Amino acid sequence: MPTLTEKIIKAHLQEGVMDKGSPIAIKIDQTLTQDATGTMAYLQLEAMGVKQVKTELSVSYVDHNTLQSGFENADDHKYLQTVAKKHGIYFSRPGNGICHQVHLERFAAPGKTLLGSDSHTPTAGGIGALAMGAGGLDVACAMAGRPFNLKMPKVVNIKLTGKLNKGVSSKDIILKVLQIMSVKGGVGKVIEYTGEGVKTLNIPQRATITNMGAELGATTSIFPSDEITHEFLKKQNREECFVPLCADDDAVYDETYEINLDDLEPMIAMPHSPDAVKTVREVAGKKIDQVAIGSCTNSSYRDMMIVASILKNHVVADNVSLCISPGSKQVLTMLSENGALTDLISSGARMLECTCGPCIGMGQSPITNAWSLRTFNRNFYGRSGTLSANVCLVSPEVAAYSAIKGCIADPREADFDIPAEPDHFEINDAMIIPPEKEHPEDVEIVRGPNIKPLPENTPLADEVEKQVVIKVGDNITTDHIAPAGAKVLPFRSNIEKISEFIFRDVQPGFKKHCQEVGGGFIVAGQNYGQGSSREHAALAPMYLGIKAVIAKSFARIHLANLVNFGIVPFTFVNEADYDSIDEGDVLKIANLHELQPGKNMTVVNTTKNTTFEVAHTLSQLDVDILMAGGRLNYIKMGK
Ligand code: MIC
Ligand code: SF4
Repeated sequence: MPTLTEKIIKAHLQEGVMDKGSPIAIKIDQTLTQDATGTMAYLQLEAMGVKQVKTELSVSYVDHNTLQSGFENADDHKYLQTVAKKHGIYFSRPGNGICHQVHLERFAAPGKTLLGSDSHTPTAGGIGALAMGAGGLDVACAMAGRPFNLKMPKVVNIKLTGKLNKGVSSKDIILKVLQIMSVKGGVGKVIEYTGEGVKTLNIPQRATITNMGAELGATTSIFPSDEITHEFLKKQNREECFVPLCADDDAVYDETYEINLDDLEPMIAMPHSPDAVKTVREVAGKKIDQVAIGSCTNSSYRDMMIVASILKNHVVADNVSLCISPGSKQVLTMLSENGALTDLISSGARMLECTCGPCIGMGQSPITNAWSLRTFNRNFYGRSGTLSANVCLVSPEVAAYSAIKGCIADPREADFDIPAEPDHFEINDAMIIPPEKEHPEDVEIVRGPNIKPLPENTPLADEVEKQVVIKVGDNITTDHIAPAGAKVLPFRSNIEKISEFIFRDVQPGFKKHCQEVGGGFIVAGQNYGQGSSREHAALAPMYLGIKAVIAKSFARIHLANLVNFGIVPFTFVNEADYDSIDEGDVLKIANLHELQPGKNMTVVNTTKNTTFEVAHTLSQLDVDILMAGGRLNYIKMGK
């Protein structure tokens, strides 16, 4: 009676028992990194003294930080290329495509575990892999052959029935799931898709759903591996990777939801949260300024062909700027060979590189007060680079049809053909450089001046008495904590420099403030640290002297990153205590060396002369890591 998730975990279990919520450790078969988190991951791998990776496959992608407006990004790329060659890692060159799209096409396999230093690694769940996002340090540990530590997740079943109507797509399925479960509804859970409706979705459609499952806060999402998976792998010349996989018929789930695809209609996530979901019908007619199509959620061949079919013989409306980034060179080549690229270009679309691009604020920031429709997965405040912009998340169908209409429009009214499935995919791996097998010791790692050494932390003190340097509300994203975009990303390998941007749009001058008061505590509401896996949102605060975050609740990856860098993640036992704390209050936490799993601690608010209780979900391993001042220190101690 196991679920698919339980089957894959069981086959990879190295430590712990599979009781919901208990700490387990699983073997990782594959890893992936991208450039914006990869430089840190490889610096950490080097710091661990690892010569050759111990995984079955590790791939380093360059897709985020590709705008080379100075030497920094090019330096990072060169470092990544050389470090990969030396240590047994495949290197996907800049322009080859978005990590998740390329991984799905060329490497992901059913039944395998994949750990990626990017929160959308669950994209590979579309092919039946157990694929999870993590901080770079956890991925470095996996490359070093260490198992990945997590809590045994609960498993949620989303049963799909029926079949999508024309103009409705798998993006609408995941937007519907977000409407039902919210951005924190998936924390501690894996989302498994089952039911007859699954058979109506091809692999890219499934991958759109598992990709954006990240926005639920879920550990991952997964589809069964079936005949459709088999066909996809065959067309990618990778039939040998196929294994059929599914949950047992009588599998027991912790929660079950049912979505009838026949009844689904086009959906839209309104500013500024992926779960602020409405039907397109409710907001149709609203004038828009920009449409951006692409990202790891919606840049497959299938998506681009639908877009081309809607745009064919039309021109983008005068008031709209349309940009399109195909997800990979494979997709772009196929579009160019079958002529669909001409339809995109003729519509007036601005064609961009096969990279993340505007999704991570790398160009194409919209105009002031813009309404921007994007096929992406995140519309967090400020992420587009224009603070006043209203960014909405939609399917490729809604995006393309709205671009020609000039306003939010329902694609069920559009006249277009649904493109046929390709009979093969164009295979050309020339942009993926294999590692040096014969003489890796001869490969020289190139480090430009932007590659700075990792900052170090000291072991946890027994008593900490410091100020609350910032108090924030619910659903603070890592984009709030450590913003991205073209101006900041070049410093991902330079913590001193990137720390200047911490909480940039929430509390300007945060770095200076921390330096003046010698660091301190962060107080936060629900779901603190949702969104990306960027460990800079923990590493840079650690560098600025943050010792603990006290929140109502945490997002999974950020919680792990805090522990990895020696910042204690506490939760309020009584949420009302959150209200009694003000920014600037001095808090004292004593006896930190007595921290142990399941044991609450007392915090004294010396400014208000009050006390309150805090809890945590730390395992013994987490406690040991915190005591050492972070995971690297812990590993260096020979653990
Ligand atoms: C994102 O979508 O937020 C990112 C950029 O891909 C991040 C990783 C990063 O910050 O480098 C993610 O999703 O983990
Ligand atoms: Fe890149 Fe956007 Fe996907 Fe993150 S969500 S990996 S920035 S395309």
